[in-house]
Amino acid sequence: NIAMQNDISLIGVPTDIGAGARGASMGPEALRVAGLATVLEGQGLSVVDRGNLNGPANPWQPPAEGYRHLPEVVAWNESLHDAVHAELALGRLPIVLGGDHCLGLGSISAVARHCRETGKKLRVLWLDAHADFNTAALTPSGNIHGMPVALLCGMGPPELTGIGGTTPAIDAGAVRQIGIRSVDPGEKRLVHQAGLEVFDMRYIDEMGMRHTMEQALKGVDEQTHLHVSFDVDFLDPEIAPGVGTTVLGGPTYREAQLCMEMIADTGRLASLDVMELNPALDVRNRTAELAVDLIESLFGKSTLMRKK
Ligand code: HAR
Ligand code: MN
Ligand code: MN
Ligand code: MN
Repeated sequence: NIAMQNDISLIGVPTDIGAGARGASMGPEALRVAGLATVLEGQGLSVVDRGNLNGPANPWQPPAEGYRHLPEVVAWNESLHDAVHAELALGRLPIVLGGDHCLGLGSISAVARHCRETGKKLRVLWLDAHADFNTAALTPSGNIHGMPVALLCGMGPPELTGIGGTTPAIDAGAVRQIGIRSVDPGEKRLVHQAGLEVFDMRYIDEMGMRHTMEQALKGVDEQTHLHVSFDVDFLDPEIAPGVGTTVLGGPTYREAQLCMEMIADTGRLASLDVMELNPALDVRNRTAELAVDLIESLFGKSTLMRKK
């Protein structure tokens, strides 16, 4: 991991503005309580906690023209975009402590802008039970945490798709989705149409996590900025109950560890989101502790020294 940035910035984003259940707003503090900074420091990294961003409260409204809380989602994501971009410009590695997954828009649009400015090649690994590829016309809920990938690919209202100044913020070809097992009917057609590369649970069942990660990381090289957007509901709910939208049949503890370890092996991880952790639904902070354990592997912890 010689290439990996050693200076980490934690950015808390305490909101559940895009979610269908309240509580992800407490995610940042639960990750801190689970010892995230200490664990990263134990990996030899230098960690600065920037504290929490501020933004509008959750008014808990029904959808308006297909979106719940659109102006509030815009405010939080603009603020997160600026915060993530500032850390990258300082040469630091931002870890976004969510918050619900609508924040993937602010975070990844900033990473994409940084890549354009520095000539880096972007690769996004989207670890999730859900494709998050809905639009206002397709969404069954109006919850914007079901839309960030479509928004990043330019599908949605200009006040969201334009964050960062370039629409689309990213090319669908930069994304690899892993662990997917819940996609709405209209969303499914759009995923197919856009040509998103999806390694769903059936693929992982049939091919194994090792082969899956080899495929998802194919083409990652010295020029690549690797971003991981880790929706904690990626994990099987047996081990990770503390999320708002559990879906049966996710990766086991060992599969998730291997996924993180293989990402670490590339040495290219340059930014990270940890999203959808909901302490109100957790059991004694177990899911937060699991997320921290997996992040430790993502930053290079392995049981033994390994041959290249
Ligand atoms: N697909 C459903 C919807 O759009 C549920 C989305 C749930 N999303 C998350 N993030 N928890 O992945 O309403
Ligand atoms: Mn950089
Ligand atoms: Mn998600
Ligand atoms: Mn999800």
